[in-house]
Amino acid sequence: MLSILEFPDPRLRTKAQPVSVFDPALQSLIDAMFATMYAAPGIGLAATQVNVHKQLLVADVSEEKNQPLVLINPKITLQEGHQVYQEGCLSVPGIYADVERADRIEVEALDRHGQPLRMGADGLLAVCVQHEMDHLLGKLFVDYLSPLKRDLVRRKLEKQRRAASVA
Ligand code: QAP
Ligand code: CO
Repeated sequence: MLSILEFPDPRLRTKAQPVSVFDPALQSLIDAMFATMYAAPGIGLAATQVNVHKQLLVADVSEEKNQPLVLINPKITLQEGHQVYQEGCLSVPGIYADVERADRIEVEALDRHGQPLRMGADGLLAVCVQHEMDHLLGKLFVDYLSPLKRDLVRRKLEKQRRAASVA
């Protein structure tokens, strides 16, 4: 299992670099990211969150957890409409807030072997891909909240961590 950076860790603000080498080390990283995400349990994880600053994300929004998706060097080529979804994040544990994003997107990316892929997504998958792509830019869902709410989130997490460390 990989350890997950938590807000407000400054390393979560790092901009990820494109992936150019599709070697066995990359395959192991992808497998470890899936294991970490499924164990959490979560539906999406960006490499930034495990302190690897490469443009790589994994996701699986299916009920049965049998639709793993890997996107490498992803680019959004189309965005339509708006939806509001109550988001959470493995890097901001226990905090949930409404965020408005595009309702439908199209994405170009590479798969785990470096082969180009194009996909369309709507609903939860569209939210998930946009949320994870934000991580690759150093952006978190709490950045969409007011500075006051973001500070409340920071203090709540500090309090949670203090409580956990004396337990
Ligand atoms: C991002 O989030 C996302 O606070 C992925 O205590 C969120 O997997 C995509 C999680 C909403 C689409 C919609 C969060 C687990 C998992 C927590 C996650 C927690 C335990 C979040
Ligand atoms: Co997240």
